Amino acid sequence: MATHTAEPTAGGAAVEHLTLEDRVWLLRAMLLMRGLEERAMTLYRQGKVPGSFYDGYGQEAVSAGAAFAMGPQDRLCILHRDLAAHLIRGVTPARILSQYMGRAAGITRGRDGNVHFGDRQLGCVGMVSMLPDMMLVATGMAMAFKLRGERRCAITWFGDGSTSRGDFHEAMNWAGVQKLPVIFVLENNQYAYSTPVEKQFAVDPVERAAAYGFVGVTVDGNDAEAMFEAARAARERALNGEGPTLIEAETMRMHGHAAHDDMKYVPKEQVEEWRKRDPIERQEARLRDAGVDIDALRAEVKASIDEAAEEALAGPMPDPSTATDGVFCSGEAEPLGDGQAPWSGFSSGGAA
Ligand SMILES: Cc1ncc(C[n+]2csc(CCOP(=O)(O)OP(=O)(O)O)c2C)c(N)n1
Repeated sequence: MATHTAEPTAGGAAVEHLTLEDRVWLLRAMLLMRGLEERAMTLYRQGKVPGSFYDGYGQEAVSAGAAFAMGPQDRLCILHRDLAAHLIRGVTPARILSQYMGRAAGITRGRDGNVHFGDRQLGCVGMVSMLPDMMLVATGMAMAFKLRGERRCAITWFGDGSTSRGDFHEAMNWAGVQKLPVIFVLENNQYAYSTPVEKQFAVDPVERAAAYGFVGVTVDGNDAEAMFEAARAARERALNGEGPTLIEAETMRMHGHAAHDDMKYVPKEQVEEWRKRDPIERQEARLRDAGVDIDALRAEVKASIDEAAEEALAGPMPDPSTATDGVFCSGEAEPLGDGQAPWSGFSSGGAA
């Protein structure tokens, strides 16, 4: 039940479980996430992305590292700051940009908000916007896995603001009582819209895991390999019947709440301080030391985003006559898929 802080990785624990190819995949996923969101922001300013636009600039390691530790049969409830998780499961950049622009080739085929999506064939559950209801969805799935005796787990991400909601406590309690195979990733990015953490909670929220009877760990959320290692260990506990884990990922929301927010309420020095801990620069430095050609990787990622943008922009809007298709289930539900993750295969890849 101990609450402890994960050791920093710097060449340590995470590397034990990651090949060089895996470590490059972590960087690729983060570069893709940042590049796609930057492109989406440009498209938003050009009026091509309806609604507002939410991104996870500076937080890429949280979703990349944790999602990378999951196996094909695991289920992911992914939030709007966690695009790298979708990419790691195999959602293509063209489908993501099509989604943002409400096009027919988007994941929801033009339905719902631009960041509300999930491809169940890839193990990504459709995003529920009411925060943090996906904690309950993940807990429910984990309950089903336990009842069916299946060796798999569910994971979900949510922000610091979510911890003040009743749903957070309900999910934590039930997961603890039932010792469910579920991983809760608390993305502590210092602000919930304009509310800073000191006005959000009176205790470090990771302490709450012990109060509900399970392990809580605090991790440097700007370190993809540390995130991976914390999620890998949490998954191992989950599959061994040792119950849930709360991972508090310390990070910073480097952009406004969404495209419409200039975040005047955040002190500039705070942002500058966190800029020095950029997760992409950190992973690049490690891999450069390991002999990886970072420029070539960046060029590969940029080319794939350019191609995706071209494809998405050329794609049609949904046919209005299909607006009500897929809203209600008719007949047989599609079976859930196990993903076709493009990663080289974090070696346990669901087999553990
Ligand atoms: C129940 C509920 N109340 C309000 C909102 C509107 N809303 C969306 S994001 C957000 C801030 C969430 O802050 P936090 O949980 O810290 O996540 P962050 O945006 O910082 O990643 C709010 C208030 C919502 N989606 N659901």
